[in-house]
Amino acid sequence: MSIETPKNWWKPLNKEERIWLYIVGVWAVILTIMMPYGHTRDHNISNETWKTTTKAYTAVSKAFIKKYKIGEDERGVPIVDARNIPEGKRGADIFLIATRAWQFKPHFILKKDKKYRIHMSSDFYEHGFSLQPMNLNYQILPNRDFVVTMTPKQSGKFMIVCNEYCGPGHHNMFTTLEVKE
Ligand SMILES: [Cu+2]
Repeated sequence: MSIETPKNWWKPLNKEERIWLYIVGVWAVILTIMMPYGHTRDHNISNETWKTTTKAYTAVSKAFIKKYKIGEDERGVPIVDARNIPEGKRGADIFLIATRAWQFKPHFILKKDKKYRIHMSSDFYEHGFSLQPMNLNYQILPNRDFVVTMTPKQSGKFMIVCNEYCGPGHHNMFTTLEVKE
């Protein structure tokens, strides 16, 4: 005995199937339009990804921290005051690094209404960048310089936490982003 399956199962299409396919098609068009629309309406933040190396990014991050460091927290994580960094045409470049000892460096102090390009990369594992309570989420990868352009419009202290499980120190992985007038 054998089970017979029709060669072209979609022939003929019945009414329900046709309605369903129509809905799917219309929804696909709506979602496609929403991507560029969301971008123009500030729903999606502009971002870029560049190739780098862990060595090159670590060097850039170290130099950046050295130049703008104003102190350290109790865990030895540097605090960087990025309020007076030159803004340039596309925004002020600031650098976040996720390190293999489960740390983010540095803490940032940013100026309200100033445009920033936040670079992020990792020197070993994959990590996550989750800005709370705004709930912006990105991946941080070694050998990739991921850049988010943003202008903080609200002063206060925000948390950056790792949202990609990265090992035993994952739950301790956080830093802060403070926005001042
Ligand atoms: Cu993690």
